[in-house]
Parts: sequence; C-alpha cells; structure tokens
Amino acid sequence: MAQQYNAGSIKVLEGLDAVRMRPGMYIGSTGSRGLHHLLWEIVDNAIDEALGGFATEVSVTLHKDGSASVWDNGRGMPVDIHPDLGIPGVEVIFTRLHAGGKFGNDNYAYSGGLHGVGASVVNALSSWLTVDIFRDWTHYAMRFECVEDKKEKKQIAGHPVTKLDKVGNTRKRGTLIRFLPDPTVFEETKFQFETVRNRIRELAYLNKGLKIVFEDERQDSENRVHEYCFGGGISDYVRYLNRDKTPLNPTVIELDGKKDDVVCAAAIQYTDGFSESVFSFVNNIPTGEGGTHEAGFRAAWTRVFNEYARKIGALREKDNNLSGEDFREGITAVITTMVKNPQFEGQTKGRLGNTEVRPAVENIITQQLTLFLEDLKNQELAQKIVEKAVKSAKVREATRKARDVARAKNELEAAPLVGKLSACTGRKAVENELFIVEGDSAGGSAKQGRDRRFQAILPLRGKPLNVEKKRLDQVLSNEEFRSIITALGTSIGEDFDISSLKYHKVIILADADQDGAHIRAILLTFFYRYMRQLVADGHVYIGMPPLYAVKKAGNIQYAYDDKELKKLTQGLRGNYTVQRYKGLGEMNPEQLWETTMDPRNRKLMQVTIEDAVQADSIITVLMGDKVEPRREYIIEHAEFNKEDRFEGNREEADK
Ligand code: TSJ
Repeated sequence: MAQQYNAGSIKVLEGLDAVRMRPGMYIGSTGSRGLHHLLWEIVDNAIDEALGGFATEVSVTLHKDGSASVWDNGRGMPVDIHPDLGIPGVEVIFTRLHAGGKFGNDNYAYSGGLHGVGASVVNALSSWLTVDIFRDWTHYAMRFECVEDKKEKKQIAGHPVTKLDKVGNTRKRGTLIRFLPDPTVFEETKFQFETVRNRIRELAYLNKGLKIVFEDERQDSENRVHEYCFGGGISDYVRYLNRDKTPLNPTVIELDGKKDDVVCAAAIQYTDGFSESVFSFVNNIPTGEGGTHEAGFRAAWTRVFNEYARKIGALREKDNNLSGEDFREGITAVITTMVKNPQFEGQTKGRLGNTEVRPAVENIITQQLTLFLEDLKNQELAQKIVEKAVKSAKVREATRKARDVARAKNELEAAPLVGKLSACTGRKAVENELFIVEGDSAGGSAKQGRDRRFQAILPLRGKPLNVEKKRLDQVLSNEEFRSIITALGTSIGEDFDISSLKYHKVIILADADQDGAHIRAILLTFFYRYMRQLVADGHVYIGMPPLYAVKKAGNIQYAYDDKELKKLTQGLRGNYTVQRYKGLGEMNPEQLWETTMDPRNRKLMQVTIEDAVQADSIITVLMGDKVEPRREYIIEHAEFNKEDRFEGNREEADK
C-alpha cells in the first residue's frame, strides 16, 4: 500500500529547493529548451544503459496529459538500501542533488557531462514523477510529487509519496520513468513533436543497432508511432544527410578505432556539390562549434590525402600540398567521439576543449584512412576525391587572384559598393546594429524610421544569389553579398575575422511570407557557410514585424501572432478594426520604428547554429537537382521555431 513518508524524511530533500529556486542554473532556461532538457536528461540515462551493453531498446512516449515517459529494457535501477543514508538507491538518485557514488559516472565509461545534472533535477521540476523498475523478477514502483507543506506554507518539490513498493512479480527487466513538468516552473509545457522526433532519430543514428520507439499519443493514429533502428549507424546518417544530393560515389567511408580513452568513429561521403558539411558529436551531444576532435579529424584527413596524392602522382615533388579545404569540398561527414570528462566550451557550449582528444582522433583517423586508401577496391573513389581537390585548389587560386583584384578595386571605389548602406553615426561596434532589409521600399522606411546613432540599414534588391552550387568566387562576385561582406567588415571563409565586426547585431528584416522565408533562408545559409562564427557567437537575429494592427479611436496596438491578437481584442470594448500586415512595405517609417526596430518594443529572434543548419538544408532542397522533395519541404519547414529565443532571453550573450 502507498504510504506517506513522515516529516523526518523531508530534510533529505532540501537539496531540491536549490533547483526550484534557480531552475535556469540547472537546465539553462524555463522555456521550451529547458523543458526539453528535462526529457533529454531522462533519455540520456536510458541510452547510457544501452551504451553500456545492458539494454537493446529504448522508448519515449509523449502522453495526452502533458507528461512524458522513457523506458529501457536494461538491468533496472538499483533498489538496494543505500549504506549511509538507509534509503533505497533509487530514492537517493531522485532526491539528492548530484547523487554520487552508486550512480556516479564510474558506472558508465562515457556519459553526457553537459546534461549530467541528474534525475533529481527532473524530479525537482516536475509536478509528479513515477518510477517503475523491473528487476530480479520483481516489479517495484515509487512515486514523487510536489506537495504543499501547510505549516511552513511552501512547496516541497520531488517529495516521495510512496515507499519503493513491490507491486508484484514480473518476467521483464528494465526501467520506466514518467514525469509531468511543473507548469508553475515552465512558461512552456508542451513538448514539440518535431524537436523530440529529430533528437530521437539522431540518437538512433548515433547508437548503431539501438531500437528507439517514439510514440506521440497526442497525434492522429497514422502519425503516432515512429520506430528508429539503424544497422548502419552514422553511415546511414550520412546517406540520410545526402538524401537530396548527388553522391560522387556510392561508398560511405567508415573509419573507427580507440586510442587511450578516446573512442572515435567517422562516416564520410562526397557529393558533387562544393560545400562542406561536417557534423560532430561528443558522447552523443552535438558539437556545432567543433573542437579538438574535429581538429584531429581534419588534420589527419588533409595529411593522409596529401601523402596519397603524392603517391599516385597527382602532386609532384615541387608542388605545394593541397589545403584541407580543398579535400573537404563537397564532403558530408559525421564524426562521433566518446570522451571521458568532456569539457564543452564556447558561447553555446558547442565546442569540445579537451586537448588530449586531438592527437587521439588524429591517430585513429590517420591509421584507418591509410588502410582504406591502401585497399585496391577503393582506388577509384580515392582518385576522384584527389581530382576534386586538385580542381578546388585551382579555383581557389583563381579566386584569390580575383579577390586581390577586387580588393584593390574596392579600396579605390569603396563608396559605390557600400553605396546602398546607410551607416550609423556611432562608432561602438558592440552597440551598433545592421538591418538587412528586404526590398527598397521597406529599406527606405527603415532608413527614415531608425535611430541613426546606432542603426545602419542595408536594403537588398530582390533575392540575393542562391548560395547552393556556387563556388566562393561566384558568391564574391554577387553584389548583394559583397555589400553585406563589406558592411560587416569581417571578410569571409578562411579570412573571416570576428574582431573586425562592425555591428554586433545583424538583423534580417524580411516579410512574413514565402518570399521573405526564402530570403531569410538564403541569408542564413550564406552566414552559415561563409561566416559561421557570426552565427555561433549569436550575432545574427531575425526581426519580427507585427502581423496585426488593432485600431481603436485613433489608438493603435500591435500583435505579433494570432495568440497575441486574441488576447488584445478580448480586452477591448466597443468598435475597433484589425489590419493584417502583408508586408513591411505597408508600414510607414514611424510604425516600422515603433514595432520592429525600437529596442524597447521590438521582438528579435536570435538565430542558432541549428537554425542555420536547417536553412542550409532547406536551400539544398530548394536549389538542388532533385525536384520532388521541394514542394513539401517549403511547406513544412519554411518557418523557424520561434519559442524561447527572443532577444531579452539572451542579452547576456552580448556582454
Ligand atoms: F535516472 C533516470 F531516472 F533518469 C533513469 C535511469 C531513467 C531511465 C529511463 C532509465 C534509467 C536507467 C538506469 N536505466 N537503467 C539504469 N541502470 C542503472 O541505474 C544500473 C543498474 C544496475 C547496476 C548494477 O551495477 O547492477 C548499476 C546501474 C547504474
């Protein structure tokens, strides 16, 4: 029978108060991201059990009541009594912050480390949480709730409201956790289908052969269950990433090995395109900003291929080595590394810092790639890669010359090139903002409406060049892109230098329609490919003009989405009119300033590397050779996920 714990046990729980007091410290935010963080925390534990070789299957279910559950068929969490605390192991895990010892990292060789905040944090931020353990032929169950302490008049989070009960006998093995995020903690409590599915699919690719079943009980029956299991692991992932591109060769190169404590696997396939897509992970966590593991991979790749190029005579003794970029033109690669005590650095914690990892990965890849290139059956592919790199080097050289000419020309006639730019008067880059505005007419309004002390305007005429399938020299010769590059002052590609950035906020202002979405995607792809650090460091924003103006007796109020409109009009009595803005051009300079540019009222969404990756993929589909995926793609993906990332939430990042 369920039994209420006595007051004496409450003391054990005090640690969870700290989490309630400052949730952001533990899960980053209390918006949509933080909410999903809870789920990933629990999922990571189940995946760890599979990584340890104890479980073969994991499931994640989103329930109609807003709760989520995660299950694995592993050993079942420990149920024995903790020697010092005198309570069951599970209870320690869910009620003690950073519960060490039995549940410390020594149980698993490799563990997230970034998430690693522990199941107790999830418990602390949930209205309730249940644990079902199937172990030793016994089904155990325990329940925690956020309860009211009447005497102290405060909430006690994560309080055990049952003992670890023996429910009955079972032949199953495993652990099942279900929890309801506390709506008094989170501004957003709805798990996003796409977000959850994408990450689960990614985890299935990263953990070869692991079966993960994702069930969203809120969806219609045909869309409810998604099962992922990839026998080819990251090689399947690369094939998936290249699904709309044309591979140079059907082979996906697979390299893997272990050196010291570092385990590394890489899958690589070349396409006929020119861009470089390297996706890396450390302990299953994406490292969008790269790091020492990527550096090791690149160093090995360049060195081994240069040696090979010499061996087959594509490079002569007198020739210089080809550059790393040349060997990565058109590459799609997924690199996953398992590291003990990973250190994540950078503004978004997306870069691996451990110095010991670089030589280890370099060693593994060098050895494995050398073996691959010695194999007779791989000669044809290897030759194609070298030929592609040689071609790339030639173009690069031609580009360099063209660029030198362009630079010299630029210095002479810098004015005409940035002629369209309406610069600001202030000289502090940190405070300055560049608005890249769709269309000359909106550009004109922005120019008149802005605060010229810190806001500069660059209008774009029509659509900028498609970045897909364009070499650097073609991108450079496009006037729209050149004026952006010149205005920002950073140069691009290898020459990119963030310290020369003239505007610390770069704000894309386009209409809220299909064309606007297209222009946003092209610009993000451009930034992602040629100025990645600009995105990674959080300098790129999307301006969000209002969708509606509500007028009443000469008074105007604005709504940025349907939800806001409803809220606004509900509060109004008497006659009012609603105007739906179709484009920026419909606003006069004062309105544009007031709604979209004035830092006191406007909404800006900060662009993340993930957005840019998504934009890149949209552009690939839009501009690629393959026609059929296009239509659906535009319809499904042309809108960005807007939650959780408004300017105010991230101002810290600027300082
Ligand atoms: F922690 C948790 F609640 F987040 C969680 C843990 C959530 C889920 C869905 C699964 C798990 C979990 C933990 N699955 N499997 C385990 N395994 C252990 O905790 C375990 C089992 C046996 C032994 C042993 O030494 O016998 C050791 C451990 C760490």
